[in-house]
Amino acid sequence: MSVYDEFVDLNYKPKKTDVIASFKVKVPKWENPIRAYGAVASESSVGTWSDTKKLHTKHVQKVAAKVFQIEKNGWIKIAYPEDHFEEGNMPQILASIAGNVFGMKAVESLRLQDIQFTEKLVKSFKGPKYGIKGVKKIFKVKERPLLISVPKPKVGMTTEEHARIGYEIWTGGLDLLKDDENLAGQKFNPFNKRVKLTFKMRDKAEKETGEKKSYLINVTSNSYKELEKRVKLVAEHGGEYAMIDIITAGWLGLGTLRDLSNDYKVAIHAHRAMHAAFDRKKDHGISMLVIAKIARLMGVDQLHIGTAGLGKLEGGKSFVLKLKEEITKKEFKEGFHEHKNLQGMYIEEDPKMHTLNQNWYDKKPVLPVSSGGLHPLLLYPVMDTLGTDIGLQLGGGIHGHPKGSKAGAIAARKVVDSYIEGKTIEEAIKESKELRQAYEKWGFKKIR
Ligand code: CAP
Ligand code: MG
Repeated sequence: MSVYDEFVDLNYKPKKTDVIASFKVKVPKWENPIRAYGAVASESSVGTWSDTKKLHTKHVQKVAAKVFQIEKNGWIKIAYPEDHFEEGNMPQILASIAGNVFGMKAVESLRLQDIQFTEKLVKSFKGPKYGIKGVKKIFKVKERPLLISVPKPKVGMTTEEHARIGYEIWTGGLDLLKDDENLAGQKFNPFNKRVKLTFKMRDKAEKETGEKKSYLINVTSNSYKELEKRVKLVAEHGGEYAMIDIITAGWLGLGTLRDLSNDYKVAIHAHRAMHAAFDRKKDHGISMLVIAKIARLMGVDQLHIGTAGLGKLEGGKSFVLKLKEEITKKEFKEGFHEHKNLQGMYIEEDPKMHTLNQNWYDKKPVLPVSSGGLHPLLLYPVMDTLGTDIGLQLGGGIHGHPKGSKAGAIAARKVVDSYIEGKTIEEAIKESKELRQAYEKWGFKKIR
């Protein structure tokens, strides 16, 4: 019996004060599965490869994890006493559950599919300041999706060109201009200059259209001092949002921005660039569901979730729908869920995806944003799939329009308005020259 085996107890009944993690473990041929599963629980909580003097003391055991369920194909569930974690400290929570374990030789591959947070931990995070209702109130938009566009080419254009494109898409009918994930404060488009010029164009576009317009300016930077400087500048120019690359900026970056959003009253748009480095391969890494839950807990207002298979990036329909459900779900089926050997637990899993139910308590819903290889003629199927309480983000699908950015924006807005009015896409194409031009260029072709 190895010291890792002690971390497996199939008679253990998780408490409501346990955090539950769902893992898929591929065990190397030379390894005993129980030892491998125990290694995941041990090395992600209190243990190591050798027994140690204090391991069996009561207070250490009180915060030790336990494998309490083993299913087929290497799926396991681990219970972590919530006191193992520091409340409100996501970097620490992940350093336990999603830290060294991925590199252990005792597992050939390891997938963290889901984490179910306890009530105390959920309430220890701020959650979204605005949420879906709050951001839609900025635009006084009720039922249609928010329309967003990111200038393309991604970076390299001058600040003047960037701001001009903003003016064109705003006057073409879109709500939000967005920086690309890799535009920050490069020499050719310095942040301070971009914020000034682009908000000037925003004000001009608002006057001309009579519609509220805003800007997802990317404040991702290398230090909290620089982050605060940029957020302050946004607020001084009347900006309503700050965009951040939550993976490359990291959890301390997101946590700092969430604090700043209270001080400077900006909503947070979360870009997830780099997520596919660890969520794409289904047998190793961390699922986007875990990232989405963390983003909601830590308080983003808008989050990219994919196109449900309709765009250029991977992310199948059922999982994108799961992401959407998880970040927007309000109510929770109160009461306990009988579950095999987990009587009286809040755990209710989706057997196909091995995901866990999550009670969000007081956390506001987050606006799902669909983006990546979308053009106007793909928006009907996206809205059919994801509904209209979403953001729709198009880059190439606007700026690749044969008649330019403003025409692309007009085409996209026509599609969304027609959808809400209950018209067919064919009727919409007939009614709009710009949409017909988009149709002639792209048809209904999906982009890969
Ligand atoms: C889309 C995009 C977005 C991706 C992000 C890009 O541009 O600006 O960053 O959609 O992926 O750089 O690819 P296009 P996700 O509209 O020109 O494709 O939304 O899946 O996080
Ligand atoms: Mg981008």
